[in-house]
Amino acid sequence: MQVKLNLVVGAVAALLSGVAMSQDLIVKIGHVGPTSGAIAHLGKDNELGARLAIEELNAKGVMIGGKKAKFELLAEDDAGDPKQGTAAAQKLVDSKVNGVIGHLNSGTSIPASKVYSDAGIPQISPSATNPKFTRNGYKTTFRVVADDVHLGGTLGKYSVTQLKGKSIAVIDDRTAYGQGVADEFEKGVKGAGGKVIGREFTNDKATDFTAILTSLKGKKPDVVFFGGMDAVAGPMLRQMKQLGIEAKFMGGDGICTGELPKLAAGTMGDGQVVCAEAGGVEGEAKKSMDDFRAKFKAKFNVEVQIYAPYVYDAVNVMAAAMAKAGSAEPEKYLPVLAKTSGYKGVTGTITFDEKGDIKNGALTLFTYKGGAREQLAVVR
Ligand code: ABU
Repeated sequence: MQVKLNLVVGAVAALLSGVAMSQDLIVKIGHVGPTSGAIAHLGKDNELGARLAIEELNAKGVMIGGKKAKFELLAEDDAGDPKQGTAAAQKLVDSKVNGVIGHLNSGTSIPASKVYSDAGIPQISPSATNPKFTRNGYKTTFRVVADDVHLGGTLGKYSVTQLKGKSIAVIDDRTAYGQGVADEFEKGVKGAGGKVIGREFTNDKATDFTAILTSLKGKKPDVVFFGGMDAVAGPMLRQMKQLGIEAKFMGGDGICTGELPKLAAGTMGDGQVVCAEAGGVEGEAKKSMDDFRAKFKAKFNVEVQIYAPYVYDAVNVMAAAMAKAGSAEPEKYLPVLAKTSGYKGVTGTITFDEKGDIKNGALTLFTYKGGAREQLAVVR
């Protein structure tokens, strides 16, 4: 009797303290993003998306193979740097994580994917859009967003057919993402019969664009596309204004953030910027995304920047595969994860193709008015 009572008291105490009980199944989820450096605001946004998903899974009490799962988040910072990315990946592998959500950047996700593949650990990126990420033949690599072929190509076509651009300039930051999306944009422009009048490049840490912008100004662009992230796009917009370049400014998901107006310090004209998120929902499905944003704001007192809902879905897709497989062991749940089909997330329906890419991925085109993002259209 006394033994039973002690067990009950112990269980209640463990529950109250949030400590895992011995019969719980500990599931370690790694998360990697740049939580330091110029795009730390995006890395933190991602990490909060993971934290929210994990808190909810633990509150729900997910059963895996007859045991109550206790999910733990192991969060790493790669600073958006490829070398730090592989070091963070190795650290997570050494910690025996059951799966990884990340990384944020293509430049870190691609080299890290080999580390996870070698260890047999599933990795879902919520934001890496370079097509190469899923084209190395690794069975462990997945993403829940559309890729740069889709993103850059659609924006290139849009610049010609919708914005009526006649002289289009392209700049990229020479990262795996920036250069890749700019190349696809250029192909999209040319495919739609448009003309690229100049191509310049910078880097992802640059702050002074006077030389390249002055060179492009002489060619009178009516659209400037930037392949890179918001931390560079903001100052670039400021300097375009200083130099009197009135062109429309376009970019992919890397610039399409809540932070861009602040980074541009109020120099963006209403409707001047057109960018695309590499996913999106419309109609009735938009309610779950809106509800997610409201929940995120209520919990963390910050607005979603861009990728947090995709991270949230990625964690939940991974957990659903573990529950269905009855195991959190990577080799057991990986085949189930690969067969994910019709999963209804806050970012839309997730089905993986044979490469680990999302099938029928959407894009959402946005502009900014009064310093706030405004949705233009969801396209597939
Ligand atoms: N997709 C934009 C930001 C992340 C990346 O490097 O792909």
